[in-house]
Amino acid sequence: MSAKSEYPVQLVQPDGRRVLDPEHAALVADVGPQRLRALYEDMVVTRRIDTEATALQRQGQLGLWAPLLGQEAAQVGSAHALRPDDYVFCGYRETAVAYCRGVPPSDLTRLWRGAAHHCWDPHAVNMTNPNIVVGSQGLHATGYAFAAHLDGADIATIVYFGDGASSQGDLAEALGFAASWSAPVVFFCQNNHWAISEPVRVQSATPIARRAYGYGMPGGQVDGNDVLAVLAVTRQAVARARSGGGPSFIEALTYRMGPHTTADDPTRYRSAAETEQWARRDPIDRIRRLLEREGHWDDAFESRVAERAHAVARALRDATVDMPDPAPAELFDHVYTTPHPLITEQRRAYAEYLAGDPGGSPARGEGVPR
Ligand SMILES: Cc1ncc(C[n+]2csc(CCOP(=O)(O)OP(=O)(O)O)c2C)c(N)n1
Ligand SMILES: [Mg+2]
Repeated sequence: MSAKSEYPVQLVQPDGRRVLDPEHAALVADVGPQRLRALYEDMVVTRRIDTEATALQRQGQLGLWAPLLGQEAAQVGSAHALRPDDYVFCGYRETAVAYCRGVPPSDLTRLWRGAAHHCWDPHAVNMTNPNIVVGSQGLHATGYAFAAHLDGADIATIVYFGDGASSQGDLAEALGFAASWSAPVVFFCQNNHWAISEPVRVQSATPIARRAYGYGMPGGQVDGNDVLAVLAVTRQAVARARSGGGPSFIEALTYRMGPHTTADDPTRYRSAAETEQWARRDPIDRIRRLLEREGHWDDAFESRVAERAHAVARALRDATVDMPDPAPAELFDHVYTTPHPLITEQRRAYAEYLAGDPGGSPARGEGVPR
């Protein structure tokens, strides 16, 4: 993304036509029909994963789910710009990134079912687990990137966060530190236009990406529903990080088509007209139209992708409903790496409570007529 870019970078229009932008098109010149189809497939599969998980929550199999519906291009496009040895720090909505990193579908729901504190093994895929503390991951990513830089590793670190998170102090600190110390980190803001019920206009009086200049790093907007454009600008930022050029900031303009989480009712704070307007810019429709226009679409491909999506959804569903309940005391197992007196005491007190001798507080069943 060039420093002078005034408009969101776009390479494919909603109708599937290419945009004339030689500078950014050059960054994806190697992306032929096969790779375009792979991007399409990952977007369809991750939408299916999202639909399945949402249904599982509605059926009482998950406590909560944070849908990514509408944000497939922002996540899949950026994830395709990464190498396995790069490192990803995320929030709670980056399921499509996790899928592209190689997280098995059977690992995607564990935390949301309350079966563990985590979903997947972060070291196996170089991606952190879902993180609910909005914005905190900016600091974690910057620290990791700086450490990798000191180690002489030629990797990039990318951190995903939302428009709402951009108002958090943690993000401001991370941006300042990363720019001053030239940490090789890509700040990837998915501006999905809402932070629960707060519209983006109350987060920032200017485009969020403009803040990058104040910190001293390049930044710009990209059409976050254009998977090719997202891939292009993320490749550029990742290459910059790897080659010692320091941090960059990408603001991907997208839209959260569903609720904030399954506990939210978006009809209470936003209009149907707004949602319909964004539905016309659906990221999956766009790449399908591109493939059709350029003669790379056929029914056999469509059925193959549908079968794959169905198989992944089935694996996710089966693993979720078969997940064993954890023993209650496991709650304390991974709070600290080494034993901690406070946790040890809490574990003992809880075990005593479960055994029916709560030491002063009402026991289960106490006071109930026998
Ligand atoms: C530090 C902190 N403050 C507040 C919350 C409550 N909270 C959860 S999600 C959210 C909105 C975040 O919006 P955004 O960053 O735009 O991400 P999105 O949910 O749109 O992906 C808030 C305020 C929290 N989890 N953590
Ligand atoms: Mg948001």
